[in-house]
Amino acid sequence: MKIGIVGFPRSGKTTVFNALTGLDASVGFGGGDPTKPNLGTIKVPDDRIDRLAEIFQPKKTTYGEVVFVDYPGRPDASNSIDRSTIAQMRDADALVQVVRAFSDPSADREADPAGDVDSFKAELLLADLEVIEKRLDRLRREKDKGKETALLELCKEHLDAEKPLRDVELSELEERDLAGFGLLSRLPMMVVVNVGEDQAGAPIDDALKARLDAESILGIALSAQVETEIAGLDEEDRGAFLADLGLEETARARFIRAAYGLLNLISFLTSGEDEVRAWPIERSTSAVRAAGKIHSDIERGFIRAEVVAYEDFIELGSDAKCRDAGKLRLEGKEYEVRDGDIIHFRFNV
Ligand SMILES: Nc1nc2c(ncn2[C@@H]2O[C@H](COP(=O)(O)OP(=O)(O)O)[C@@H](O)[C@H]2O)c(=O)[nH]1
Ligand SMILES: [Mg+2]
Repeated sequence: MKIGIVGFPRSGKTTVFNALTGLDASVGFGGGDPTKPNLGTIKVPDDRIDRLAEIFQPKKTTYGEVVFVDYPGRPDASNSIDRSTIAQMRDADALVQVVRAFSDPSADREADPAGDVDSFKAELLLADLEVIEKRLDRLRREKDKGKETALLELCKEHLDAEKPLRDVELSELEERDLAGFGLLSRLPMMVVVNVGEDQAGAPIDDALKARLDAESILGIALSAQVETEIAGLDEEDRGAFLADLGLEETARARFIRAAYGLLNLISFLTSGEDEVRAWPIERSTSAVRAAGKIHSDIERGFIRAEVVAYEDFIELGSDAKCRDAGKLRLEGKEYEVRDGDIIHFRFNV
């Protein structure tokens, strides 16, 4: 899963990236290679994995992973995004727009979070419109009046009405037909309101929240500056620092949870003496497809899944007790895997 961190220059994208990944990419003007995105992989915190690792004492413990990409963008302070950045954004699975809400004396304008959300949306719609019109022109020249034309015209109508494509209801087949275009306004989207240090614990203001809700965009407020400082502290100091600011947890933890939800991800778990592991999958994935995440052989030779819900396992303490209590279920290929299912796959190749 790849989450693109996007937004206008100097909104704090690289600072957010650093806070999330614990890396130290250079921020501000002239920071880093202006043509290369920063890439960072994070482990998704998961109490269930911690707990299972305590129980099994496995040789290896593996958390779910999410990759963040911080695009360089043009190093001036105008509120637009350049073409090469747009092109790079097309392979993300979701977008997180960082908007500046802290005051920056060196910027050429006041912070305007709502305005930046609108302008960025306009940029995405325009980029999608360009792709779709180009393709439609071509189909027109070929006198195609088929399904693709109809689908793209539907998309164009939405874009002309200034609506993101994320709101269009599509069949699975249509979804697949569109996938190759890399349409940006179709991607799930989240907005990070990057507030000043003095606002670190405050929620998003009501007006902005209403605006985001109307666009099906998930919003969270944080101070990238403060988060970066927190990331640099050790465990002990961290608690005191957070309490001082009136925060219960780091925005990093909040953010990652929100991103997981945004991508419609859940985790199934595998446990044993060798490894305790979380496997991120999309909600509604069947058992046989989930098996394929582990290995294609397990998918191909799938016999059945032996499933215990995490809560039942913790309550009863072992697979044997779960079996006795009727909590160990035998499920077939089409079983819809749930979040927190601990699964042993039986297979034969
Ligand atoms: N005061 C304050 N400054 C910030 C914050 N986040 C970023 N900055 C500063 O804003 C400038 C631009 O940040 P950067 O992360 O490079 O933005 P980018 O261009 O979007 O990647 C840098 O000088 C940062 O130190 C914040 O939360 N508060
Ligand atoms: Mg940057």
